[in-house]
Amino acid sequence: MRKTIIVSNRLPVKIAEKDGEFTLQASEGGLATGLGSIYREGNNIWIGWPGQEISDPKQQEKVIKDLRKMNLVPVFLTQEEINNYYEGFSNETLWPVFHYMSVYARYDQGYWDAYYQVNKKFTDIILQHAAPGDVIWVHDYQLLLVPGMIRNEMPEVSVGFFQHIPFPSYELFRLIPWRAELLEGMLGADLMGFHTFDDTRHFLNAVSRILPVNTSANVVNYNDRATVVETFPMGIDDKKFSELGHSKAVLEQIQSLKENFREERMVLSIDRLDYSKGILQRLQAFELLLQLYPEYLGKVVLYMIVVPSRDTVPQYKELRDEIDKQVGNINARFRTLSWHPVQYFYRSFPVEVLSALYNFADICLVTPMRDGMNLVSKEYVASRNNDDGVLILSEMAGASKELIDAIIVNPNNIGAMTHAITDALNMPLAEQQRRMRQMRQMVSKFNIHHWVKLFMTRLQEVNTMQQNMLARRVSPETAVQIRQQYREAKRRIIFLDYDGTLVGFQTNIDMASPDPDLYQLLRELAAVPGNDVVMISGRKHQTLGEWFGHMPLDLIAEHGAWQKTREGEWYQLPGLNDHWKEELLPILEVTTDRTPGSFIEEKSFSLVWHYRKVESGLGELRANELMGTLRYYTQEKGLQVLPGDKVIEVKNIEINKGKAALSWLHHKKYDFIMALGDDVTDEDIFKVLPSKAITIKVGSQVSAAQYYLRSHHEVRHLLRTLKK
Ligand code: GDG
Repeated sequence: MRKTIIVSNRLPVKIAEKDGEFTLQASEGGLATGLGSIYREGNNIWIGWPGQEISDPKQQEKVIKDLRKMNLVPVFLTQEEINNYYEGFSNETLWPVFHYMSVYARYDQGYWDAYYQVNKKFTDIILQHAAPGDVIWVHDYQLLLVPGMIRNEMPEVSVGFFQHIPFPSYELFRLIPWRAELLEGMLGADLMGFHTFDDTRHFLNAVSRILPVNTSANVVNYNDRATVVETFPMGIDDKKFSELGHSKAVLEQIQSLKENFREERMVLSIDRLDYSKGILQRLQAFELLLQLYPEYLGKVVLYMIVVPSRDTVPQYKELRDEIDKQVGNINARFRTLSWHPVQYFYRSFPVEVLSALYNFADICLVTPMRDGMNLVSKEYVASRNNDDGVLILSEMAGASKELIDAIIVNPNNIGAMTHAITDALNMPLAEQQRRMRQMRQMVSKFNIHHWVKLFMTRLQEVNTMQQNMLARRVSPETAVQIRQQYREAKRRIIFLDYDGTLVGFQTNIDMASPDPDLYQLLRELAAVPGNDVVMISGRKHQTLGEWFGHMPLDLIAEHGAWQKTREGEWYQLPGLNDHWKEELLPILEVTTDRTPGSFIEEKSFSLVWHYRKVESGLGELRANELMGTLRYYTQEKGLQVLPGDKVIEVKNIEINKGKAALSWLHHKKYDFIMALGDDVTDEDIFKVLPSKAITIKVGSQVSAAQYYLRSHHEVRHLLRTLKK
């Protein structure tokens, strides 16, 4: 039976050691709750590190058995692997770069080697459990190479990937020495998910600049596979937080908070110890509040929980010391006998305590410098059953894209954060409720279950799309059928586009001249009795003539403006004019003068602006501008503007490869018609040919053609084997 495998660095389990014995307990994070509906079902499993070094094989065996009962499968890691793969590459290289703190990043070959090797270890265990047809959902930045590694071993399996932390701008990401390998690993996934559209945008930008990929909208084509990249803002288990507020344990906690904070209003702050969380800046803003607004002395408390994390790493230890210092300073400066302005806890609490604090706090202050999403902000909202309370939220947290009714602040602007706190303290109840209701609706609708469902449904859709594409690929069976039709036919015509179809894409357009192998292939094909081979290209007729004029081929150049039968001379399509070129040439020249690397190609009845050598991004921007301008000029002139692969071509509307191909079919009656092409202009041929014709698109899969082939190498192979 088809199963789903969840993979993450950590298993959703707490493991405790007592007298050399390990005991297990399910841990209830938001992700574990959301994915619970999946991994606990049937023969589905969750694969990950149990969170503790267990080296004794006997104990490993016992843990494997115990975990198995919970549908969990462990990946055991040695202390050295944890140091180098997890603490090292994941947390000292990827984490700082992905959170825009690249000065903290260490680029260490040993870390990378360990990261690669542990990703391989995860993959090996996944492969022991996976079967073709299964769905594998990999989570987060510790396992970026896993999708690619799975794909290499099991090409047909369905792989989804979700990244929980931000994906940085290309300018940051490019700093990583192993950037290409990381992206290649990620592109092994069929569906790639991020929390925000900005992360998605940054990822698409990075792949298109670093790897030789084709991207169209949110689909990346690499090594003949498509990866769909989408935004899935993660939600929480809102009901759990809403209901916790009514539980006896939490009501008791709330009561005790009420008794302890009779006069004071509470500003709540909860984070893991991390430099990305903006804890020091938050303390500064609170200190400024007490300094600028003495009326709040004795009236407001900052209740700050920092959950211990990574405090053996020097930067985290320094941060912890600095927090201790700042908290000490503020308290020493402002405290009274009965009032402590900052109540600081460096430890974690049971969720009931958290829930009571969410219920009790007047304000929740969530001001990370960067955060993939931030679940604390959503948990606060979900806990506010009375619709009151104010959320102050950093614009650098992914959650700020959804919780737009929070008071949104820039965490670098200390003054603005202080003002936000005073605004929150003075916000009328009606305004609090208006904002909170909007946010509660959002948190409730886009909850964790919605997120899981959305991702899984989309993954399924992507797989269906890929299977449809696969079905259109010229398979060995299809090739046999084509060969059979070819052999049974008496009169055959084969239309061949040139660039991208018979030869690869070249940065220098003059370098794509035919090679001896191609000449040989075309000569043999054309020599078969009953065969008409038609080269149909956008190239200048002079160029096609120079390359193929001496061959027994029919030639159609400049998209049909010039034509030549194998024995005949070149002739021009009648009734065409080129007066418009005088007017349009200056427009193209202005764009070319502003765009280093671009150039104009002039043909008899068309003008082409090439930008294949232009800086990535700038070329597309100018192409868009140019398209807009040209559309305006060409509307009345009977011209057509055609965007192609790094080109824009303006030509007479009457010229098109489809019409040219049709005119060839009038000469004779053919019982075998085949057309192969790779770009937009070839679509005109595919559309007009009779339905019995065999039409094959090269490179991309989106086309009116019946079939597709991956590259010009496959085209040559198919043509070579036709006669066999
Ligand atoms: C990543 C991304 C993204 C905190 N203190 C205690 C405690 N918590 C719980 C909270 C919340 C969770 O921890 C923290 O969630 P965050 O979203 O803030 O961050 P991370 O889990 O570090 O990590 C982040 C997230 O993935 C999801 O995609 O939002 O941006 O960095 O649920 O309630 N829980 C308990 N005691 C505590 O003292 N029981």
